[in-house]
Amino acid sequence: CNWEQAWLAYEPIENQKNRKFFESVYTDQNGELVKSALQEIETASEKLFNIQIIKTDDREKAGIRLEIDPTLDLGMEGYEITEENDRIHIRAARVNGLLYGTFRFLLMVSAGKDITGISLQENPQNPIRMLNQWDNIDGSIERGYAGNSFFYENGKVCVTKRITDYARLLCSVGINAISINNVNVRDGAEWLITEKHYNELEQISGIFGKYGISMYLCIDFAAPMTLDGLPCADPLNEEVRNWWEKKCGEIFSRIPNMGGFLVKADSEGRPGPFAYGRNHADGANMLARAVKPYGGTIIWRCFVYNCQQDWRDRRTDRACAGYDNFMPLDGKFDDNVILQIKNGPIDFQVREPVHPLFGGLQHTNQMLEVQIAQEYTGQQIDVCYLVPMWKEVLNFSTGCGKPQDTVADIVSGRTFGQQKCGMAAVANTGKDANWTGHDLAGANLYGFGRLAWNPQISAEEIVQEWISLQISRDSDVKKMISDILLRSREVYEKYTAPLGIGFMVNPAYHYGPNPEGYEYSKWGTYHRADHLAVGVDRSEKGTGYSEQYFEKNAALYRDTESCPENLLLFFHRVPYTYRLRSGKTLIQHIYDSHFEGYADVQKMQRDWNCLEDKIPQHIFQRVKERFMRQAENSREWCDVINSFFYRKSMIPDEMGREIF
Ligand code: BDP
Repeated sequence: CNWEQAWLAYEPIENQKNRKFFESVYTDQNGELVKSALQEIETASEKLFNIQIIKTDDREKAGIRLEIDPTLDLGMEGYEITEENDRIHIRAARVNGLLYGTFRFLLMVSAGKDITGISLQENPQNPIRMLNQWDNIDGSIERGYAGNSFFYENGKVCVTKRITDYARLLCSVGINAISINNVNVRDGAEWLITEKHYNELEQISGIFGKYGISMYLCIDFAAPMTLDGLPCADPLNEEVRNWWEKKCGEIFSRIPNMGGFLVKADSEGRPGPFAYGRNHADGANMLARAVKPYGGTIIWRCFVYNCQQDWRDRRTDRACAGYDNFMPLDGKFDDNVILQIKNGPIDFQVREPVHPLFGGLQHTNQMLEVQIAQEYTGQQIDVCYLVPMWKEVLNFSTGCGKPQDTVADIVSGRTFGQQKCGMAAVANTGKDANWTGHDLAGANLYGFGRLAWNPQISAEEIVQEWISLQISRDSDVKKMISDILLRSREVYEKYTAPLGIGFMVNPAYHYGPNPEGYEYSKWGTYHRADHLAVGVDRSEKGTGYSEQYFEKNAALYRDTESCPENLLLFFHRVPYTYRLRSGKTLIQHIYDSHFEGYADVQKMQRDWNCLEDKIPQHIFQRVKERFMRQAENSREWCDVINSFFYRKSMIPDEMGREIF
């Protein structure tokens, strides 16, 4: 079924102007990556134009030419696409570039672009462009909203055609690394890194390898104890070090194309070096030395905080924890360690300030981590196009004192000259036929890849491309759907958690409103609303979080007057009667925002319903059903949050709307 191919559907194309290129293809290369490129060209020409393309040795006559030119100054993954005299020429310095160039060319054709006279040279800006699957070996997915895992079932690793299709999808947007199991390694007796699973893992990594994607595994820091009964997992203990060295020898020899390990340690109950009085650098470097002989990398997450904190202690602040834990270790990590830092200091909320470790860490390899899975942003029931949010993060100027000081500069390696760096994202895919549950959530997966390749592409351009490839090439349809997507995050923010307040969700599950669900819990995510005020003072007079930024941003955030209003309640505790720049009181803004958000959802729903005869029925119906659920959800948020604040403040709505 074509639509199960997401943006590689290659729907038959009416406009035949690009047909002429697809008569024959020539290449002077062989090997697995080129084979993948040729196969993709075959598939595309058959589906788009109903042509069985011929492989030819006649270089001059070929409609498509794939050639290596080592003198091209394009790096390992870059490519050049040119069109001249009705011939397409894809050139690269290495085969990886040929494969990326092929996909880009095919996607342009499939999107209906005119490529006459094209002359395009591209190089990825981020060296590592990675997906993190949070798939468990029992087949479930942590924060998965698109069905079960297609990697595992009942404790077994599965090698299926879907994995090849996934590799094609990811490669087509430039992804070059993937970790295939949950960062919370909780598989008990079913450990991945044992003889039992090597065969399947080898096959899976082979599939990804054909598409230039290296495979990573998440490991449990305590594996020497849990797997082999060692008395401890102390990173400075010789027996432990030997255990990891031997284990890595085994893993890297059995599984080709291994990139290394992704590790969540000393976080949310996961074991780590703290138990032995060691720090994160001790832990990461021990593993880094074990994978080094095989060219491996350790990606170590910075999502570390005390999840057992006392809500009565007003000075403890979860937002401070990442910086407090890792800043003192800057420069202490081996060169094959990368720190992976979430975009914000708390946890993937609809709006958070940018993590202060960006720009702070100057002597440590680092990657940005975002969440494509919509855990806190609608769980792929509500529409929420996340590319605009990621672009805000990438464009944030850290003020770190270097001429190139944005997050995009830093994670690409431009600022501090790093090679091992880039972007990672928690995947939003599962067994659902459309991959992402909500069809429109496909734009987030596609968008992440495109953005990781080139952070300069606009959110609008990405969404237009994606709609042409996956839903329709019709320009009216593209306009309507992109309008919906481009406003969706703001709408979501309006009816859930405006002004940076965050975390008013149902605990554990994280969908739907529950204003005090986390308020008196140990997880450290508080809004501290009482009858007079709401928000957390994170200025130097409060928890001091604002002081983790360089002065330019610290000055902006620490003062209520200069603080960007969309982050006001993140940084400040503000009375309900406080006047915002609009002239409205804080409480009135909260009421209005929720009503508006709900009304906006109904408008999006009406807009969607106008598409009934213009797009494939199955997509139309599935999304229509999701919009019905989103309308209900936004109504509930509006009612519950407004009632909560009305009852706290007892200040009535100026517009006299019903709030109970
Ligand atoms: C939180 C999720 C939790 C993850 C954690 C993480 O709620 O399921 O394990 O992040 O990133 O957002 O490790």
